[in-house]
Amino acid sequence: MHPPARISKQLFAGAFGSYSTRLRSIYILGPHPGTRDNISNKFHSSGQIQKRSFHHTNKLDYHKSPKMAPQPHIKLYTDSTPNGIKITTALEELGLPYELEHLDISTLRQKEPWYLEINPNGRIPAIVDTFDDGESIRVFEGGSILQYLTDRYDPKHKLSFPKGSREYYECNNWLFFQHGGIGPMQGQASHFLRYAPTKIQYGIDRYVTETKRLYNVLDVQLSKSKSGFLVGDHISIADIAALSWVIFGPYVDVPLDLFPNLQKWEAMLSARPAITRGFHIPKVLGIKSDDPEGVAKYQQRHADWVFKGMQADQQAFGQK
Ligand SMILES: N[C@@H](CCC(=O)N[C@@H](CS)C(=O)NCC(=O)O)C(=O)O
Repeated sequence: MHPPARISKQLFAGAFGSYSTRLRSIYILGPHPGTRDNISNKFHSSGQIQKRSFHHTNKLDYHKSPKMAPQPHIKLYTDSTPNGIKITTALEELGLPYELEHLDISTLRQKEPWYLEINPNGRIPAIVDTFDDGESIRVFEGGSILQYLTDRYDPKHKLSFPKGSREYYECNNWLFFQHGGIGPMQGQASHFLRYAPTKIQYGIDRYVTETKRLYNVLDVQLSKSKSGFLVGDHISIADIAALSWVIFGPYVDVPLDLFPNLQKWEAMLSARPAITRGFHIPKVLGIKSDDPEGVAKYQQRHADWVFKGMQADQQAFGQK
């Protein structure tokens, strides 16, 4: 296993070290030397949002020239899950520097009050950045994060399309399709197939079938695409959002060879170096390493916390 290209050796050792030490893993990734100190000094280790000074070198120029992006000071909270890798792959594709905190969801740290200040929904991913006014801004929900990153830091439209263009709205269509359809449905398929303590065939059939139906919608769209991407002539956040779930298709018993266009698209995107790096941050992704043991461990790790989390939710809300 090779470390993603831009993680320093020292940070890599931390990133893949055992979590049992209970050390909070904080890594900085990015192309700019010196970024690490600049960013980590601004954050309290509790993860609380603090006032951060404004580092924009030339705020006024940015507003004058839409081609000039502000300087990011992004801290990403994520784990190696479909929603989590959506943001690491996007950040890697955009080549943005970011500080990474591996929020291991199996520890349920995502439910702690400090993190609920960042994402009130208690889930990953979320980011904190410095906004134009010099104050921190939080962004949660994967789709909202992808839109924020491209709105602010993608002036050349590597992963987006000019605002107001046809492609811009078509990109939104597929982004929302993933967020309202594939994510929730495939998430439930994983739950009933992999995590539920009792086997409920109706739940399995309902959500696995729904996942297949949604993959077919993608497959039909791709069959009409000249570029091989979901929208327009290049990769976009629409592809990134869908890909993060589609690579988990086999995990819910949906083999990709049922959908030839989708399979081709998945192979093309997964071969991109930035995407490959993003897949394995913060942890090596068993599902992408053809590692059956890794996949079994993934299942076990998630089955345990999902059950604990459900019990806690039932106590809190079951009687309401
Ligand atoms: N709608 C949210 C869903 C986020 C989500 O469900 N994240 C999962 C990991 S894939 C999570 O944090 N689960 C932890 C929990 O449920 O406590 C998004 O798109 O960002």
